[in-house]
Amino acid sequence: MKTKKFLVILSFIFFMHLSGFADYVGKTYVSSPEFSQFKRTFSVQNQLLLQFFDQQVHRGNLVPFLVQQDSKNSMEHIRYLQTHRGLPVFGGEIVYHLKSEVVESITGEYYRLDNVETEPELTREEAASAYRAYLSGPELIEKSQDTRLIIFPSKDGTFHLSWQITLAKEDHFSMTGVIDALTGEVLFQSSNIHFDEPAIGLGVNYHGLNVKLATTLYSDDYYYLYDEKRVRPFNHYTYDYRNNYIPGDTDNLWDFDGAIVSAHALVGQVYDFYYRFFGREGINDKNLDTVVYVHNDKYEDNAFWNGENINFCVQGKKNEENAACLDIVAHEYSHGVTDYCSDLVYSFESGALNESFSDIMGTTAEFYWYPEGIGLYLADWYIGEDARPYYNTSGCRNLANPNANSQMGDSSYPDPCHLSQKYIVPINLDNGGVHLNSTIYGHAFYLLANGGRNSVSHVLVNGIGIDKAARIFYTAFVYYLTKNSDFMDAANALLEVAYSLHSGGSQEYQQTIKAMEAIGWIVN
Ligand SMILES: [Ca+2]
Ligand SMILES: [Ca+2]
Ligand SMILES: [Ca+2]
Ligand SMILES: [Zn+2]
Repeated sequence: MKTKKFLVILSFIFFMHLSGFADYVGKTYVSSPEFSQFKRTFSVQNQLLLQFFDQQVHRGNLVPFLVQQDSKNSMEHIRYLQTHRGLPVFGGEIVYHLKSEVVESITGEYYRLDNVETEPELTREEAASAYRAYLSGPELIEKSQDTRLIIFPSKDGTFHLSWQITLAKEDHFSMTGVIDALTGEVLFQSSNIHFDEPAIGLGVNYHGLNVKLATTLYSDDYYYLYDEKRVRPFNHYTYDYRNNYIPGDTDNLWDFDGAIVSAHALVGQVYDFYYRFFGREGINDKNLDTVVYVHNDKYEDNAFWNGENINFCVQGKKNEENAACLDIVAHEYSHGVTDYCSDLVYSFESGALNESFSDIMGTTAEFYWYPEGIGLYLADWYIGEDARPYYNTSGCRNLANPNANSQMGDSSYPDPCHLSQKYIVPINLDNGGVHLNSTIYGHAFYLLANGGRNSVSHVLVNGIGIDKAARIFYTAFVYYLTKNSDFMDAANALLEVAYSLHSGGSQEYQQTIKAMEAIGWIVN
């Protein structure tokens, strides 16, 4: 039989006190300065160590409790818990590492125990009250299924029969203590709550629906609407703008502010949409930190991207909570995306294209997450229709039929669907019509995605589906357009992209031509 070498890494200082056990390995252990005092490397030239552990397994002092298969490396790892007269030894655990069913090495901690008392003086109730008193938490509830008698190895090399008890409060406090079962002394404790760890909270959103939230528990015992690269790979913070208030919650059930819940959840969904649909990693494609302010009280019934963060304004006369709308959240987020690619100047035609792109991505995100339909949390061609407590069919823009809506609030000034309807307005009116004229390309997107006839040109477009249409628009706007691109540049970019992603003879390219003709271009 081939001679095996055993490398045992014992990660416990107590081992040095275990002279009886050390006999098995004492002559061969190597003390290396590169290991901390808590680690020793033992190299065993014979089978004695394995025989010793095998005996303990046979006697029931080592109880197997987990087998881990590492198929990639064709290895198997068997974990054994050390027990003493049936009681678990805290930290006593040995792992056999096998390759082709042969033990290659053994790691872990094993204690040599002699004459350790196994009859407690304290009952479990007495131990639990002692621990409650120690934590000054009379209200703490014992998780009784976790309570057990154990043997606890102390740092001074002594062993203590102990009660291991977990006391908890709701889901934000949970502490496990080791209480000496003879004296009542608390020997050791550790928290089961991992501070600054990611958590998934549950929130009640603006419309009263339950949503999941990426939150973080901080050491002040409060959860915050932060995800610091734990759930998603970007830093995501949601704040209440008023008084720079940072909303925190003790039980991670967010039921006191539907707007912040909606905003936090929806920005996460928009990130996921961009990542899954386009492979885009965040606003700048490099997982830019994203800060979201809700209840911005500088404006009402609105939302904006300010070049650095996303803002949702307080509800005003229109009773609109824009943080509640997936399309608006995606719209503002997409302004950030534009800033990091085409960077379309926010006035006149380039500004209207900037707005169009945000509406197009907002709608695509909606179709990505929601089934098509009329009602809250369904995908449609309106913008901002979920801002009120009820479904608002008019929304603030209508990509399917722009003329049916007026952003001017006057039906004699309908939103345009065709170049001939473009508003020529000065810079001091809507930055030269950036919202007013955004519906021309928003409608072109609708026609290409869904199909339809333009009401001015009467050109019919056969829809190629929103997925393909969105890829053509995204590619053109993100990779082809530049700061000062105008409406004609956009048409040429879309045609170029449709040709390049598909081909000259493809339906996708032919219908992109139709969509451009539908809004008034002559394509030749
Ligand atoms: Ca709560
Ligand atoms: Ca909708
Ligand atoms: Ca919508
Ligand atoms: Zn906008």
